[in-house]
Parts: sequence; C-alpha cells; structure tokens
Amino acid sequence: MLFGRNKKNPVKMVDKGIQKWTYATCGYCSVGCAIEVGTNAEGKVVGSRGVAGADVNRGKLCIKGIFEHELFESEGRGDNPLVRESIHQGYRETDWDTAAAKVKNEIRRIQETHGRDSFAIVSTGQLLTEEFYTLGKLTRGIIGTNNYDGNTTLCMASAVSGYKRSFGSDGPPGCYEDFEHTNCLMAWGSNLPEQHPIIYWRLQEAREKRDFPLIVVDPRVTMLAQKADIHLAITPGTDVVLQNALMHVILKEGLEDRDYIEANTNGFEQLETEVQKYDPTTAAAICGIDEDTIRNVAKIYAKADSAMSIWTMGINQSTHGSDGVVGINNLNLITGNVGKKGGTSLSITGQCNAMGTREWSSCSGLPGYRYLENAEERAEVAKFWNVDPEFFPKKRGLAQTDIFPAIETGEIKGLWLVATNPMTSMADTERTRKILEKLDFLVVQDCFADVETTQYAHLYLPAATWSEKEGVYTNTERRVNVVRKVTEPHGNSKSDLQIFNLIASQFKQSEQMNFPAEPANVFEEMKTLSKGRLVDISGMDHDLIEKSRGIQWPYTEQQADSGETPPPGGKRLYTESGTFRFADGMAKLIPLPFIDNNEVPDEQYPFWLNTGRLVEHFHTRTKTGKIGNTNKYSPIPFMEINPDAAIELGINQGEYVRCVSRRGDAVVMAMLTQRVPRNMVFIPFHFHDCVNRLTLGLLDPHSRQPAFKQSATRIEILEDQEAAAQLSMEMRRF
Ligand SMILES: Nc1nc2c(c(=O)[nH]1)N[C@H]1C(S)=C(S)[C@@H](COP(=O)(O)OP(=O)(O)OC[C@H]3O[C@@H](n4cnc5c(=O)[nH]c(N)nc54)[C@H](O)[C@@H]3O)O[C@H]1N2
Ligand SMILES: Nc1nc2c(c(=O)[nH]1)N[C@H]1C(S)=C(S)[C@@H](COP(=O)(O)OP(=O)(O)OC[C@H]3O[C@@H](n4cnc5c(=O)[nH]c(N)nc54)[C@H](O)[C@@H]3O)O[C@H]1N2
Ligand code: SF4
Ligand SMILES: [Mo]
Repeated sequence: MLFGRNKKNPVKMVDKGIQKWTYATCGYCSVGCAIEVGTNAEGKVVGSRGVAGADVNRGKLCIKGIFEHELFESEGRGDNPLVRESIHQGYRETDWDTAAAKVKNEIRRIQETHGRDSFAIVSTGQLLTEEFYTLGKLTRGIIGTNNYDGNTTLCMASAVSGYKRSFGSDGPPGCYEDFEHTNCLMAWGSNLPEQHPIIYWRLQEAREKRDFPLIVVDPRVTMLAQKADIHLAITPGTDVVLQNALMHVILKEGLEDRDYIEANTNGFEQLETEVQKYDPTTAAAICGIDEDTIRNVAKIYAKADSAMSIWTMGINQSTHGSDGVVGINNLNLITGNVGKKGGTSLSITGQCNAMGTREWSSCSGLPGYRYLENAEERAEVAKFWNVDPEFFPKKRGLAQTDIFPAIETGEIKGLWLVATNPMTSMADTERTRKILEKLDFLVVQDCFADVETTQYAHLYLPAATWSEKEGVYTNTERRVNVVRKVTEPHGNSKSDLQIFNLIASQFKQSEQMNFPAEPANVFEEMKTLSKGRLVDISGMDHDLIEKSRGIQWPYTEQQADSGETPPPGGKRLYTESGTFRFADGMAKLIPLPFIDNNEVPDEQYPFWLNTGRLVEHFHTRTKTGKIGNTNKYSPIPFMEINPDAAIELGINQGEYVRCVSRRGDAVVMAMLTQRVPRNMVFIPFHFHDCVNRLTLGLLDPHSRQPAFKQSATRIEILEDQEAAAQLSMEMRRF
C-alpha cells in the first residue's frame, strides 16, 4: 500500500537551483563530517549535503551541519571593526589599519608599563589550523607574552594532560574504525547521540553488524545510556574511584595482561598497591555503583579480546579530570588495550578544531607537540621562524582559568580574545563580568558582533567564519580535513589569518620573519616542522586531503612518495611495543588516590547541578541561536528535574523556577523527566546569564580545567510566573 503510494508520489527534493558544490568540513563539532556547500547561479549559498565518499560521515550530517550554510548571512554578523575609548561609551566604526595599529600600540603600551606577560591572549578550538599556527608564531615570536592559552582549557585540557602523563605525549591513539573491531565499549561522561551524532551513528552501525557490550558511565540517563547494555549512574565526580575498583577486581582475579604490562609499562607495583585500597564494597559507598555490578563490569572489560574506552566532558570537566583520563589509560594499559584494533583510549574531542589547536597553536608549548621546556625544541622552532631562541619562555605560562584570576589581581591588564565568549562559557558569570570590566584594554575577535563579551571590549574585530575562508581542521581520530572557500567574508570582515597577518605587520620584528598570506603556504611551513614528529603531516597538502576526503596523521612524505591510494594515514598510535613517547618508550601506570574536594549537595543547596549540551545548540548559541531550524527546538533556558523532586517541591511541568547557588541565581523553566536522579538537576549551558551564573568551576590541579559538572544548587518556587517568564526571556539573546 505504502509502496504504491510512494510510487505514485515519489518524495521530491526541493530544487534549489544549485550550480556548484564546494567541499568543506563541518565547523561545529569534532566529528569532522565532510560537507558540500551548494551555490546557485547568482552565487548565493543555498544548501548543503554530506559527502558520500567521506569515511567519517558517509553522506550523513546532523541537524547542525545541514543548516550550517545559513550562518553566512545570519543576524548579528560583524561588518567593520568597532572601537571605543571606554566600555561606558558607544562603539564607532573604524578601518582595519587603524584597528590593527591600535592592537599593536595597546599591547606594547601595556607590556612596557607592566611587563611582557601583562598582556594575555586567549583563543579557541574553532579556527583553521593554519590560523592557529600563525597566531602562535605572532604570539611566541613577536608579542612575547607567555600568558597565551585557548578555551580548550574549558574542554580538552584534562585529556591532553592525561595523555601526556600516561603516554608521554598528547594525541588520541584510536579511531572510529575501532568500533568495528572492539568487543566491549565503555563510554565515560559522553552523550554521543546528541553531541557527536555521526560518531554515534558509526557506533550503532557497528553494533548492528556485530553486537558487543556497551557500558555507559553517566549520572544522567542520556540517550546513550538508554542504548546501553549496562548503565552506571555514577555519583558525580567519582569516576576515579570506579576506575580504581575495576582495576582492583581485574588484578585480584588475575585478568590483567602481564605480557603487555611488562613490555610496555612502568609503575605497575605502585598502581597495584593503590588499587588494593579500592575493594568494590568500599568503592560502592563512594561512587554509588553497587559492588556486584563493579565486579561484573570489570570482568566483561578485562575478558573481552579487545576493549575500548571513549570519554568526553563527564571526565574532563572535573577536579579529577586529568586523573580520570589517566585512570582510563591505566585500565587499558593493564588489560593490553592500547594501540590495537578495537582496544584504545579514545578521547572524543569537542570543537571542530580542538585537535588543531593542540597540535599547532603553540598555546601550551610550540608547534608540532613541542615543549617550551625543551631547549632543543625551542632552538628548532626559533631557527625556523628566524627569532632569537632566548625570546621564548622556558616553561608554559598561565592557562585561561588562571589568566582570568590574574586580571582580578591586577597582574594582567590587557586581553585579546579570539573566537571565544567567556561571558557565557566560563563558570561564575558575575565574577567573569567584574574581571572583564577591570581590563585596561580588551579586544574581541569574533565572527558575530553581538556576542556577550563584546559588551566589555574596547575594540571589536569582525572575523570571517567557516567556509568564508580556507584551511584545515583535525578531528577526533586525527583526521585532517579541508575547508574550501565557498563565499566571500561577510561585510568588511577578514579571515582570522588575514587579521593575524595584518597585526603581525604592525610590528617591526615581522620584517625578519615570514607570514605567508595563503593558507596553503602556511600549511607548507607546518609540514616542514612536522617532519619526524608524532604529528607528521609532511605527506599531505590541501588538494590531496580534499581528494582523499581527509587523511589521518601521521602521514609522511615517504608514504606520499609511495603513491598508495587512498593515502593510508595513521589509524592508530602505539601499535608497536615500547613506542610510547617517554625516553624509554614505556607508558606510565600512575596511582590515583581519590580526594573528595567537590562542592556537594547539603541541606542549604540540596541538588547536584549538572550542566552540558543539547543536540540542536552549539555552545553559547552565537550560531545556532540565529538559525531557525536549530533554535526552534530549544528556544528557552530550561532545567531537567526528576518528577518526584518536582512533586515534593510543588513544581509543575513548564513552570518557571529560580535556581540558587553560592555564586548567583538563574530563572529556568522546569522540565520533569526521569533522565535525572532525584537529587540532581541538569541545565544546558547554551544560554547567557543562566547556568554559569551558578557554577563554581573548581579547577583540576593538573589541567586547570573547571569542574563545570559538579556544583550544588537549591530551587525556589516563583509566585509571579509572568514576571519569571519575562526574566527568563531576557536571558536569551534572540
Ligand atoms: N550539539 C552539540 N554538540 C557538541 C557541542 C555542543 O555545544 N552542541 N559541543 C562540542 C564540544 S566543544 C564538546 S566538549 C563536546 C561535549 O560532549 P559531551 O561531553 O558528550 O557533552 P556534555 O553534555 O557536556 O556532557 C556529557 C555528559 O557528562 C555527564 N556527566 C556529568 N557529570 C559526570 C560525572 O561526574 N561522571 C561522568 N562519567 N559523567 C558525568 C553529563 O550527565 C552529560 O550527560 O560536544 C561537542 N559537540
Ligand atoms: N556550565 C558549562 N560551561 C561550559 C561547558 C559545560 O559543559 N558546562 N563546556 C565548556 C566547553 S567544553 C567549551 S568548548 C566552552 C565553549 O565556550 P566558548 O568558546 O566561549 O563558546 P562558543 O560559543 O563556541 O564561542 C566561540 C566564539 O567564536 C566565534 N566564532 C566562531 N567561528 C569563528 C571564526 O572562524 N573566527 C572567529 N574569530 N570567531 C569565530 C563564535 O561566534 C563564538 O562567539 O564552554 C565551556 N563552558
Ligand atoms: S556531527 Fe558534528 S561535524 Fe557532523 S554535521 Fe553534526 S555538528 Fe557537524
Ligand atoms: Mo568543548
């Protein structure tokens, strides 16, 4: 019947008159989907489609990718640089040369008065890699501040720190193809179906072909937890305890891989001594997972021929973020699950180019995973850039989360923010506001003029975005993929590369250095610097990358010369015994004592405050808030609350309530759902003046990443619902 009807009236796609498709890579999340963007006869961008031949997404896109092309002409884009003398005045338009000169003059004025490091730079995970590299060269080679970091401290810092502590280098060792080989997958604090929909689809497809256990560790019943064989609704912030208990059982039962441990690791005895303290009974009382389940999961994981762990912000955004990553690595090292098909520690990254900034931005070091602390590596880069090696600092400076407090104490007087919106994304909004107001000079470089942070800036630089420019991103599985220019930058905006080059040209030192104007030429510099490094990209170029629909690093010159097609790229790292990045080639097993230092619910603030994301919105909604087809699904701030808790408090579905924490308050609509336990609420962080007014954001000691997911709150009923609705509306920008 249905067949007959379809036959008569086949589904017809609207003909948008697309004349040309241009290749790009999605600029939202780190999955790295290949997109083709369609332009019509008038040169107007009118549609998008997934690239069928791209291994990552195989023709699919999620809701954000499908409508991404609507960004170019969306409301609030910046047309011209804007300037003002004080944040209490209105902005006036200015030209690019005046704006660039102002940046240079303010940087030098502040540095000359207060010292080199008194001017800070905070960038992002959302630029093209060539832009990151260029900003790094400008910062490390010319400006010379050591207080240079990225919003990735809010996001990937714990993963980076954990990889470095365990393996001696950053760099996720696995790939999506591992789903097709694994015999057990454990997902820690990761809501894949909403946050990485296409990776989730790859996982589901693998499970449909060949079933294997999926174990999800998340205090919320997320979409992924609903699909799991075993859901471990862990007490927030206690993943390390569960990891130690799993290892306790594995070692007690003799399920570890002795050969692998001996050939690849140091520190086994110390680890063994520590995990002895975490018997399942003791651990259950802390992490909230019953002891039988702990034993069961430990056996499933250790007995699987290959087992892998993926994780995202539920691990990274914790006071034990770095330890949680090391704990996952420990678990995989003792079971011989690193560098093998289906056996890996795969950090699911966040922003489209969270990897590119780690590899090439020089934020926490120097390009190509080089360390500032290493004299040889400093000398190598200094020679290549033609700068004095003594100009480089000998150790990394402050992370973003330490830069802001240093503004508070007056050590830092000037700040350049590139593609990040801390007024909405950092913990404790009121504190952030006061901090930004304290600055002598703030310059914000963003593709939208109406981001909250520009309200505190002295200078706004309008940037082009996504495929208004050309360059590469690296995705979660180390795949480098290219974005081609589809359309001209909006208004008088410039690509971030052009902006960095223009600013560099204001400084005399740039005369002795090279700042290529073309992204492909910047890529050539990166290739040279990558030779022989873990992150070797010397066999790639933009054309080959497009032709191959993305190439995984390492991909060397020698591999390219051999002419193998498609280019093989590096599917996995550490596949050979003893090739970890410490001097002796061994990975480190590190004992992880648990210290309970979180803000936990108490009588005054009886609910855990959990925060995170929704599928249809991206971060601070500067983009998805403007696009009808993404915004309409979640137009207002809301809170997930368990119906039992709601009944007890007298809250009905759809009513507005006030959440209060030790930092501040926020008005949100109550959504009654079993997704959260009785003692927890979940609020997405996409809305301004909302959940980050409440969060504490205690810092991880190793990574300096904030614990966005563990604070305490109480809920107050609001009598005047109309006024509350009004207040809540004011918290949305659009
Ligand atoms: N649609 C969409 N996709 C995105 C983004 C977006 O904004 N929107 N952002 C991208 C970026 S930058 C990132 S970093 C990723 C983030 O991707 P995810 O980390 O998957 O997303 P979150 O919602 O932040 O958090 C994931 C889960 O961590 C859980 N969690 C909270 N506390 C704990 C805990 O103590 N232990 C454990 N095990 N879990 C806990 C939360 O309940 C939540 O379900 O998404 C990327 N993809
Ligand atoms: N409570 C809570 N807070 C969180 C989190 C959480 O889970 N809970 N997650 C944290 C995480 S993981 C992250 S990654 C951060 C994200 O925090 P932010 O980085 O502050 O969030 P975005 O909205 O992505 O900001 C990026 C900015 O860059 C601009 N932009 C986009 N493309 C370009 C470009 O090509 N050039 C330029 N110059 N600008 C561009 C956008 O308009 C936007 O203003 O939030 C963190 N904050
Ligand atoms: S899954 Fe991520 S990369 Fe793919 S289309 Fe969606 S937002 Fe873009
Ligand atoms: Mo992130």
